[in-house]
Amino acid sequence: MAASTLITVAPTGAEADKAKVPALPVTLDELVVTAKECEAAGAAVIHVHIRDRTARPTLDRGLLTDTVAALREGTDLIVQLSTGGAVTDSFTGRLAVLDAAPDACSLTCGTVNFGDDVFSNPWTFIKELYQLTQERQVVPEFELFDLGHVATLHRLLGEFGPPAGGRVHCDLVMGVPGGMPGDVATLAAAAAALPDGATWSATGIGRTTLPVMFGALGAGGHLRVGMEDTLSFARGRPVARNAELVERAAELARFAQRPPMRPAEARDFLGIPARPA
Ligand code: KMH
Ligand code: ZN
Repeated sequence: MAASTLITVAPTGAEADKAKVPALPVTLDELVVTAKECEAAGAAVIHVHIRDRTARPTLDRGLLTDTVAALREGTDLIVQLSTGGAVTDSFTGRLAVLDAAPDACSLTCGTVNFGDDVFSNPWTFIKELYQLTQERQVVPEFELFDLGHVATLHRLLGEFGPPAGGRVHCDLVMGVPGGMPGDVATLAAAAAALPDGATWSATGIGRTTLPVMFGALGAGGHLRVGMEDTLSFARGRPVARNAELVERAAELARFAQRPPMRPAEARDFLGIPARPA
């Protein structure tokens, strides 16, 4: 079992509406302030979706590049850009995210019903994106929304070899309406099906946050939390700041005697080169 816990914060996502959720960080300034607070609270990785001036999701290349630079300037966090984007984003736009040269990126291993929408990830797109991560040496995190995605991960590694950085690190995204449920039995089944040597984080969407967090800590997994995944801190109590979700995860990790990894340790763990001094 890992001696420490990698905590990723996913502060924004592409779905929540800033007008309804004023605490959602959508401007670059809000994102950097959030990132600093979350790093202080115990996060080592930030999973980033950006918004435009009207707070709508965007994959604008200039804004992505500025975001990577600002997060590097303001924090030591590992900057992981989302290549999932919003359900409306094109495959071309999602591939072009790597032009912003992040440390890491998400890479979803299959299509999934996503509420009333479809989050589309056909094999042809997955393999093109994976090969691009290898070419650009951007460390992928394999996002698995369903058990079938685990089978695709095996196929990907079998056909194209290991990822940049060498470590196969996955994120089990549980409780999406249309994906695998966020319960401990499913978590155990998904973790057991991963390739030998793979490590994993888990995140539970909405009210599955806490069961998934407790299950992951007990099973030796790592944690992802944030307003992309959960807008309620407790029943009837909206999340006030992303950092309080990180604080709760860090506290539970310490309680489980697997304290949060600091960013330098996380870089080593994920095979991401240290930042030049
Ligand atoms: N916004 C979802 C449709 C990722 O970031 O890679 C996809 C998503 C996954 O959030
Ligand atoms: Zn995301």
